[in-house]
Amino acid sequence: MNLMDIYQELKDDITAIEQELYRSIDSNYALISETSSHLLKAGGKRIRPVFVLLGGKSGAYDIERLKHVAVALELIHMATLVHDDVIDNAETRRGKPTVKAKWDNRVAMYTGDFILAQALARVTHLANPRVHQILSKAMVDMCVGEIEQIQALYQWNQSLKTYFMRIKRKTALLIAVSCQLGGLVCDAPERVVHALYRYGYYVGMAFQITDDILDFTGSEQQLGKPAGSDLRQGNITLPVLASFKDPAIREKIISEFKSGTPDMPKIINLIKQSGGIAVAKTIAQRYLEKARQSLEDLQAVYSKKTLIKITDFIEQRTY
Ligand code: 2DE
Ligand code: MG
Ligand code: MG
Ligand code: MG
Ligand code: MG
Repeated sequence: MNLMDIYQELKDDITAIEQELYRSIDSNYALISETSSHLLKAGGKRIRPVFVLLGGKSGAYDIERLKHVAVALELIHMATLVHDDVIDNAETRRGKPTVKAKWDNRVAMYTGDFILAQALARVTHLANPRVHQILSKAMVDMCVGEIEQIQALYQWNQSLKTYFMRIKRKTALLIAVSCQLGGLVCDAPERVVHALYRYGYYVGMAFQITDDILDFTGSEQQLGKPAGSDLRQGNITLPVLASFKDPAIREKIISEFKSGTPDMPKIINLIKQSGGIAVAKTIAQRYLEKARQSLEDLQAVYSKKTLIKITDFIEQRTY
């Protein structure tokens, strides 16, 4: 199964959204046009717009409304990434220099703000106040999640629950909301909108767990950054927490960090040996199974088939 097949089905609408994205961040000011289109031009999966459109297929599909939601969600996602790269001091994203690397932190902060403001301008096209409530709540929760993530850095004793809460806020919520709003703006029945939210939440959890696994198993070329970057920066993810089940491995990893010069290749090997990656994969699969179950009583067969294909893609994804 290939993600391209899914995009093929939605091709015309995805192309229209892509154009709208560029239009949204266009500005009379050359510098802001350049900085805010920089990440857009670097590519990306546009998975949130895809989820919005598929959510819409469960109701009375209306691209005129869906495109505003899809553009807003992709812009919100982009704004968070531009800010995130400042916080994480990241040099590259999607294989290109980050905004903060190409320009500087100040330019990146305002670029993120500008992109977020354009996202908000987009949602003004939608009259339903629930859309605004859902979106702003998601953004508030994401901010809370990122602050909590700072507090959890290098906290070797944190629980799995802390981790799951964090990835819910940082990734799963926005994906859940993408599916939910697609259904909502196309007047899908409440029960279906709820099912879409559940689906998106579970898929989002699996998506982030897979991302966290890839940070250890991917090559520098695939990742666009060195393997083990999350942990090197103190972000303790599921493969690490799972490896801690073995107290000897836990001790070795912590003492590498206490030395002040952690040997990342060695740590990555320890995590692989411990079976921590395998445990994380199993948990991701469980979330994907729940995602599939959430769709069980969804009427619109068209989007159901495609949404299930996406769960298969996440299960196998290598990028
Ligand atoms: C990526 O996480 C970041 C996700 C959420 C960022 C949220 C912010 C607060 P990673 P990668 C910045 C909300 C901001 C708004 C609403 C503008 O783990 O590996 O750092 O892709 O991901 O860097
Ligand atoms: Mg980051
Ligand atoms: Mg981050
Ligand atoms: Mg990551
Ligand atoms: Mg990522």
